[in-house]
Amino acid sequence: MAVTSRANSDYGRFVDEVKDMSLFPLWERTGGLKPGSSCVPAHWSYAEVRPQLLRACDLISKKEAERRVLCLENPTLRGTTFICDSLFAGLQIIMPGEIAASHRHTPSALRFIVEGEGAYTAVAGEKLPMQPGDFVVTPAWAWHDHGNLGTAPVVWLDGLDTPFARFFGAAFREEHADDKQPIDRPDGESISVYGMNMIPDEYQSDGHSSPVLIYPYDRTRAALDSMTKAGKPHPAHGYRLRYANPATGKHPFPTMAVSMQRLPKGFSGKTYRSTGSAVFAVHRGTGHAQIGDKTFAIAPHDVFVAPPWTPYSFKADSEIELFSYSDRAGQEALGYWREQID
Ligand code: 1HN
Repeated sequence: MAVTSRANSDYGRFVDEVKDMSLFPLWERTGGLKPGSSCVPAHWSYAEVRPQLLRACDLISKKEAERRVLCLENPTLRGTTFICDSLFAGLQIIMPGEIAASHRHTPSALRFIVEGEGAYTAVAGEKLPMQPGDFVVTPAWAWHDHGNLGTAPVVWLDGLDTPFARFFGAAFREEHADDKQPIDRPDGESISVYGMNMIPDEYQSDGHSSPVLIYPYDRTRAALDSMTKAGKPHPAHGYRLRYANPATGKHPFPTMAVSMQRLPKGFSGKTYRSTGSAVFAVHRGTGHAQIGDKTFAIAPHDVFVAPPWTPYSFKADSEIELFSYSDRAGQEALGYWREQID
């Protein structure tokens, strides 16, 4: 709001003069503090994206690409690689026999396996074979490399908090001297030691990332099966479980909360919104997601994004399972998190 007329006045000359000194009067700003962002709801159909991933395999080798990833960019954030202001999402494809060389970076990463058997990711000295529906943790600054030992293409969703690292000017990255990092932990160690409701006496959590590096889908499904039998669905989220860091009970990353939810056939959810930006990947089932003023038909392996403070709701034509991650962990740590249900 202009406090007084600007043209050819002392006030106008004041505003011009202070602007030249890189000073801006707060009372002149438009917008101000309000929830939400300029990001828009967006949806990627796997049936449309998959052929482009396969095409990328013909056109660019894994070696050339380092990671063969198609970034899902919010239409308002073209050129940034970001799916929303706070999160990255990409679909990565790895063909039989390929490897993706080892590196590490300050952003935390998650993988949600979409399609294909026989791939592994090595994280922090442990080799983790991956199956569709598994959720893999790559903590900040942990070495990681991938390989496909199978006979078919493998696709996963990469979720990262790169916008946080960029925002803070703290996005470091380093290549490993070898394409494959040395494997110095036995297979299955992280889950068989830390994923049993027990913690080694000497373990000191930094409170950030989960010591469990893989949350296999068969366990997630069993937990959802039991939850489905035990009680009623939440009116907006259906049956939803969040992946927990067993050492803290909180989120598996300092920035990102991660969940799997099941919507029973015929479910028609209440409208919900939160300050979190959330990325969803359809693991199973078909239905509709209403996000703000957009309605998306959703099918297996589709990905969609709900911007902050934008109301959304789900309808399930068949039983649906939705994997999701959001910036909730970061917002909770900062005291920003709010949610609302209709
Ligand atoms: C990365 O390191 C991977 O390791 C995937 O597979 C996607 C997006 C941005 C920055 C680093 C990977 C990434 C990434």
